[in-house]
Amino acid sequence: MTIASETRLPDALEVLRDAVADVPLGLATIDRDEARRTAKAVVDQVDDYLLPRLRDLDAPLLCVVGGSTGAGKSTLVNSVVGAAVTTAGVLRPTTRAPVLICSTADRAYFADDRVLPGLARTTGGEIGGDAGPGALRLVVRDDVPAGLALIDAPDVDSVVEANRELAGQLLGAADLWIFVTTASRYADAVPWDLLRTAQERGTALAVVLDRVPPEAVGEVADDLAGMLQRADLAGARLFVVEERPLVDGRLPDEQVAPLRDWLHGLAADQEQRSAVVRQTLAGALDSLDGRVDELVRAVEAQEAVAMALRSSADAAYDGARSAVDVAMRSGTLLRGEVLARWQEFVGTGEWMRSLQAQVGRLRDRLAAAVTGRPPPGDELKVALESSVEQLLRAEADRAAERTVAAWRALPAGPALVAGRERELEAVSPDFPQDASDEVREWQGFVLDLVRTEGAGKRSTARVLSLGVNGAGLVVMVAVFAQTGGLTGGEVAVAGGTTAVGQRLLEAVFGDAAVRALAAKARKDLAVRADHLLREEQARFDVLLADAGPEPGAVDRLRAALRDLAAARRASG
Ligand SMILES: Nc1nc2c(ncn2[C@@H]2O[C@H](COP(=O)(O)OP(=O)(O)O)[C@@H](O)[C@H]2O)c(=O)[nH]1
Ligand SMILES: [Mg+2]
Repeated sequence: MTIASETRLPDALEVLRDAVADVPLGLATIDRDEARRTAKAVVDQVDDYLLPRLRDLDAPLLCVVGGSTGAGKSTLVNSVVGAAVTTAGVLRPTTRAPVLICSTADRAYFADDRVLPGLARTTGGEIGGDAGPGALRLVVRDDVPAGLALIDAPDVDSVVEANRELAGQLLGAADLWIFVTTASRYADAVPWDLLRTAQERGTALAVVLDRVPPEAVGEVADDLAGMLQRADLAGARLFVVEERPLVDGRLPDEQVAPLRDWLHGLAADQEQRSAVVRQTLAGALDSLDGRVDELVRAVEAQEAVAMALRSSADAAYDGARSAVDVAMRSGTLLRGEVLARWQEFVGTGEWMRSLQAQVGRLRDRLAAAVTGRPPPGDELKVALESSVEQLLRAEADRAAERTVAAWRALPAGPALVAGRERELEAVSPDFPQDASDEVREWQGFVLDLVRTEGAGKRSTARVLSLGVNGAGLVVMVAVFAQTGGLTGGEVAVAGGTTAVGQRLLEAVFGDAAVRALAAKARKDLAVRADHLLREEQARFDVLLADAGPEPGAVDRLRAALRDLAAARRASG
C-alpha cells in the first residue's frame, strides 16, 4: 500500500460510515428493523474493525471466541490460556462483560479505544465481576504470545438481547472467528446464520466442535465437516474437542493442544497472520456493497411510503379546498341564519312585495332601508362570518379525519398517528380562532375593497349608495350567490323571495361592479381558506418530515460506496 492510499481508504470509509449512521429509517416499513440492524452492524464493523485494522495492519490478530450458549467457550478460553481468565458456569448467562486476553507486550493495542471504541475497558476486579455488556475486561498476561489476542464473547443465542447483540458486534470486530459449537447444537439455526454471515463476509474462520462424546467423534465430526463444505466453508479449520471431566475447570491439555498450537503458530508467523488479516479485511470491505445496497433499498422503501402518506394527506386537503370552493359557489352558505338575516336586511317579504318593479326606485328603497337600519346589517355580517367559519371547520375536520383514516391503512402510517388519533382526527386546537380571525380579516378586506375600488368609479358608485357597510354586505352575499359565471338571485338567495324581490336582487347582483368586486372577494377568501388548510395539513407534514427520509440520503449512500470502491482500487 502507498502512503496516499492508506489515508484515502480510511477517509472514504469514514464518509460511508457517517452516511450509514445517518441513514433515515424513521418510518415503520416492513424491512425497517432489519435495515436498522444492518446499519448498526456496518457502523460497528467500520469503527470496531475496519478503521483500526486499516490504520495498523500489523496490530495483533484479534480472535473472537463465539458460539452458542453453554457450548464451552469460556472453558475453552481458560484451557487454551492455561489459567482461569474468564468465568465458565452452568448458570446463564455467564459471560456478560466480554473478556479480552492479550500479551503484556500488546497491551497498548487494546488498552485504549483503538478497537471496539464503544466498550469501556476495565482491568481490575475479580473474574466474573460483572462490568455489564457495555464494557470489555482486559486481561494482560506474560504467557500469552505477542501478536495474538482472544476475546471470550457472550452467547450468540443468549436469552438476553443485549448479549446477543454484543456477541454479533464482537464477531464483526474479529480478524478470526473461533466458532464454538457442540455435538448436540451444531445443526441449530442460530449458529448457522452466523456461519453463513462469516461465509458472506469472507471472514477467516475456525470451528471448534466441543463436548463431543469420545465414541461419537468420527461420526459427528464428519457430519459437521460435510455441512461446512456444503455451506462453502470448507476452508474453515475444524477442531474437535472431546467431552472430558474438567480439571480445575479446564480441559485436559491434549484436547486443547491442537487449537492452542495453531493459534500460537499464527501469532509467531508474520506472513500467515497477515494472510488471515487480509482475508477478513478484504471480505469485510467486499461485504459493504451488498449491505449498503440493502440500506439503499430500505431508504427507497421509506421514500415510497412517505410519498404515499404525503399524497393521501394532499388528497384529503385538496378535497377540503374544493369542497369549500363548491360550497361557496353553490349558494349553500346562504341558507338558514344567513338567509334570514339577509331578508331582514333587505326587508321583509311584505316589504319586498310592496315595491315597484323599477329597478332604480327599488335600489333607492333598498339604500334607504339599509342606511336607516344598521343593526340587521351587523347581524348579517355575524351570520355570514359564522357560516363561513363553520364551512371551513367542517371541511378541515373532514380532511383531518380522512388523512388519519388513510394513514392507518397505509404502511408505516399507523405508527405515525399512534396514540394521537383523537387529536389528529379533528382540526388543530388553534383552528377555530385562526379561522374566525381569517374570516373577519376577509370581511375587512371586502370593505376596504368597496372603499378603494368604489372611489371615483361611477359604476361602483351606484352600489355605494348603500354605504360602505351595506355595499360590503351585498358584495359578501354576492360571493356566495354567484355560481358558475351565472349571476344573481336565481341561486339560493331567491328562496323565499317573490318575483319582484328576485328582480331587485338580480338588479343588485347583476350589477357589473358588484360582480367584479365579488369575484375579487371570492378569490381573496379562497386564498385565505387555502392558507388555513395548508396550516392544518402542516401537522401531518411535520410528522412525515420528522420520520420520513430526507432527500439525498440514497445519493449520499451511493456516492460513498463509489468513493470507497475508487479508494480501494487506488490502494491496489
Ligand atoms: N465436563 C465438561 N464440562 C464442560 C466442558 N465444557 C464446558 N463444560 C461445562 O459446561 C458449562 C458451560 O460451559 P462454559 O464454558 O461456561 O460455556 P460457554 O457458555 O460457552 O462459555 C460449565 O459448567 C462448564 O464447566 C467439557 O468439555 N467437559
Ligand atoms: Mg461463557
